[in-house]
Amino acid sequence: MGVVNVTPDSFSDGGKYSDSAAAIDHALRLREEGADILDVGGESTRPGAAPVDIAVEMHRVLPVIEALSRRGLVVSVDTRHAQVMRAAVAAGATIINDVAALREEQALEAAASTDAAVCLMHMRGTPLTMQDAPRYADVGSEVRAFLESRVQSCMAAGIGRERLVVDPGFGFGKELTHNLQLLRHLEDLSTLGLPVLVGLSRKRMLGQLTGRAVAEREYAGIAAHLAAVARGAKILRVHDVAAMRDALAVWNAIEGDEEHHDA
Ligand code: HH2
Repeated sequence: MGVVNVTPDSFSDGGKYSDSAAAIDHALRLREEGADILDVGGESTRPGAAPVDIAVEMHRVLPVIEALSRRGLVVSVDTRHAQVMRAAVAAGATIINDVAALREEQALEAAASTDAAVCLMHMRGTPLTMQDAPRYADVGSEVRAFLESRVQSCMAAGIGRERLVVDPGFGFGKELTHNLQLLRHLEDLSTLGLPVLVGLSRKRMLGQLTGRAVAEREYAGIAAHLAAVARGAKILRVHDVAAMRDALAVWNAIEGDEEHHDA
């Protein structure tokens, strides 16, 4: 899954693709590099980010989603808002990626009214407050229990399990030790019986481990994502698609079920 941020303030690439044409070009490049899904977002959820007006968010994402879907590409919409979900699916998105796990008003109903797949992510608090000293007794079991209860709510609302994906939400209301513990025990999430998505790309934890600035965290991200794949992750949400694809080609040749044949 390649990240397409149509925002002026995303933590790693804010402002680079904030007009539709630049965002579409960027998405097409990520597709060329091997992204199977393009994740289009119009509201930054970085720590401390303020919410964006719904009309602004729609204005940012809809033309991009429309243009990419028209080309037959698989598009997910990264949004917390019911109205944006409905409009994005009408514009061609087939996946709803919600960092709030359909907890915002009407989001559950909106997702249920579509036949889109849904990624449910764990977040403690809101982007504005989530890094204010998050505390957990046992981060792994708390995140798992939260996701399990969101899966139940989805099923009660008519969203079948076959439509769901779960994500521990690295960096969303978590300190470095929480993120590491979640990653180390990622297999525990697979016991929910749903595909696991992870997004570690360029995140602060990689900076904390390497001392690198946001733009220099590509290699660190590869290591973290491969650790996640080794523990069962099925979808990787990344900015640097080409590098991740190369890493996966090597990884799968060594670890995959299929016998590798020389090209
Ligand atoms: N992380 C970000 C945004 N959306 N969605 C899922 N499912 N999992 C994640 O880990 C995740 C996500 C934050 O990264 P980014 O989009 O690069 O930054 P910003 O939120 O500042 O736009």
